[in-house]
Amino acid sequence: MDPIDLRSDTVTKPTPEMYRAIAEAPLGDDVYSEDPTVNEFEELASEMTGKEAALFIPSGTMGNLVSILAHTHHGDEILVGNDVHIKNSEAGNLSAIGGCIIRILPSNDSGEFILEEVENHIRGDNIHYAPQSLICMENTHLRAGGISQGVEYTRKLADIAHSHGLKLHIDGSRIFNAATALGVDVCDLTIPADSVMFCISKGLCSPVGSVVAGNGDFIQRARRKRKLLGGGMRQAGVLAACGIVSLKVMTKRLHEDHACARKLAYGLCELPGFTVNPEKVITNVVFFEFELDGLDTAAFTEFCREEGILFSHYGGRLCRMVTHWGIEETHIDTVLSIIARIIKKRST
Ligand code: TLP
Repeated sequence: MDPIDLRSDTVTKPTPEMYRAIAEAPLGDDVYSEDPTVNEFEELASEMTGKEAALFIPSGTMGNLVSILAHTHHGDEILVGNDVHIKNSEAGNLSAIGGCIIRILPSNDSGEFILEEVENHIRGDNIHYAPQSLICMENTHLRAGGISQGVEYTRKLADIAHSHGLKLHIDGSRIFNAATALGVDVCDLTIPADSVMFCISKGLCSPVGSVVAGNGDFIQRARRKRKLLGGGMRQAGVLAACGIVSLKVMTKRLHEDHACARKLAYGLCELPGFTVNPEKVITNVVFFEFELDGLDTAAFTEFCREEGILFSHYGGRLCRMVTHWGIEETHIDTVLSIIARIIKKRST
């Protein structure tokens, strides 16, 4: 049996339609803005997000960093949530490269800021304080369980930011999953913010790439910052061709991944040792805790890997499975039956 890889949706391979698009893509040098396929992809991305302009970026991490660099000055303070990717999993780049410090805003279990408290953290002009220039939110919020953040919430947060002269950036790595779960157009989620980064290399199945979108001035600054970081690409149309398929085709099927994740979560919570709340699984991410007498979480993860079921162990009891293109309902049945067998065999 081929392994069933649920470590992340980043493991997806290009679809057959993407391979065809790569072969046929007209190419040019994108550092001169002369790659027609990149230009078409960026135009499509800006239309879909309701922004003036968009920029193709090699990765989500670079997309967030480019956005931060384009919005802030060295020494600024950025307001973020506690458990967000920008703060936890981007190698400290916002301070190491961006020269920014962070202030952590209180959030609820869904990863949303407590809106009434946001203003208490916005400080006026005072020479003792680092200037504040940016609030970053994450949608979907990964560590909260892939939870989508709503349109009204985003609007309110943007209003608070703007009323104090701050900008709002969305780490929208999986924002198409959020839009699908909420049943809204992605632009309803992105228009209130000043910038958004989204990834095509996760559930949208492109091999490489992310996009940053915003107004024309912001994208011009972002283009310089991308070059500064070594992210200027040449005949990147081979990748953008996949991105066009991601946006036109793959955004339409994400509900299938969500259905599989929910089936998985309902199945896992029936098994001994699992703590998971299926009601909270609204996109493609399933976080769970595993604890069973005689079977420690690391050993359990390893036994599953040996049997061809791959998922991420975060340390302690916390684990994550992510569904994506190529994982179908029958795979979920296989995962559940193999795990049930392992538990029966290995627990005391
Ligand atoms: N997330 C990866 C890992 O880094 C955890 C994953 O497997 O989920 N924002 C969010 C919310 C992300 O989840 C990720 C990647 C990124 C940004 C960074 O994207 P890349 O990996 O393209 O740099």
